Amino acid sequence: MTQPVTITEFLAQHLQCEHKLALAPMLLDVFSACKRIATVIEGGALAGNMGNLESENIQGEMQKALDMIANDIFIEINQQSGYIAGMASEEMDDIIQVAEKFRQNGDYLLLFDPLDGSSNVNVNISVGTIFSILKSSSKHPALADFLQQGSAQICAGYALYGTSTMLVFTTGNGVNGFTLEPHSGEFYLTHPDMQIAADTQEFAINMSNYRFWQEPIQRYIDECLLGADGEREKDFNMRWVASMVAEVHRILVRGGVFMYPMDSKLPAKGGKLRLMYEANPMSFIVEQAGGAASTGIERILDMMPTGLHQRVPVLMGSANEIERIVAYHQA
Ligand code: P6P
Repeated sequence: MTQPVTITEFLAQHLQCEHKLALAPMLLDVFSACKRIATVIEGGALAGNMGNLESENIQGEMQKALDMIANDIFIEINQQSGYIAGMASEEMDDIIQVAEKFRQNGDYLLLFDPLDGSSNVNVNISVGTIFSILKSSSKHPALADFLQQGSAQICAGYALYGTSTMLVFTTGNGVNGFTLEPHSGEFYLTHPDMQIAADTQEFAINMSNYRFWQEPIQRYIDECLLGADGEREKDFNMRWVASMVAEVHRILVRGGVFMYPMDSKLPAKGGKLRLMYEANPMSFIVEQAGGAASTGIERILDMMPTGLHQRVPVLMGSANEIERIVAYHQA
């Protein structure tokens, strides 16, 4: 069996073709940070990091020790590449200025959710890290420099800390997945050119919010639940892991739709998931794999951001199903 391609070899080949070689050292730092986070997590309860802090993040969510450990790892490792002019994190209220000495090549902005789904850590369910890379128009970026449409992303990806640790990312030329070989610490290409099937019989949504949804979502889910006895004429399966990274990864591997729609509990917030470091990077990945990503009203990657921690409704996955759900919003 031929040795699979390492992530370093892949970057050298792949980015060469795209004239984006400058991304390689920065991405290798991102991947190192994810590997370090994976190491911290795999210790589980033995590592003594499972508790809650007294603090809340700007989202009003209790911060877990691991949220801040992952956050600090991401900042510490990634600021040193020399390519990053500024960062933004789900766990930090304001943008993160990178020290002058680390800005010699400062051309990019790195936005991230350091530990998505962290409430799952205590029950040993998969969690992940989501990252998004934008071009910076300044070596001293202000908040306005971060508020770019998702279609402006240079790169987006996630690490999935599951039964194995994986990295999946796109630089705008398809989606590829890499699996960590734990003994060598090397990531190997295991999921080349990931594609989302246009049709599916599987949906992911938190059903406990049914009574708070808008009519188009209730209509879509009602039809899925009627299955072969209703107008869809086929049965559906449901999944809900409460970890967006795990849901999106499953959809990349076997199709499906993931939905966190607007609900009447959230109107002031605008939704549950954050645009800049959850919805945008995942939408870039999903579209690059042939899927679709919408709020129900507009394409997520077309949205003009109004705030660093802005929340949006999220519908993403198999293109034909997203098309149907969007059509229900227009009916
Ligand atoms: P709920 C995790 O907190 C997260 O941001 C996503 O990863 C996940 O899909 C969603 O929230 C889960 O939300 O309301 O089901 O706990």
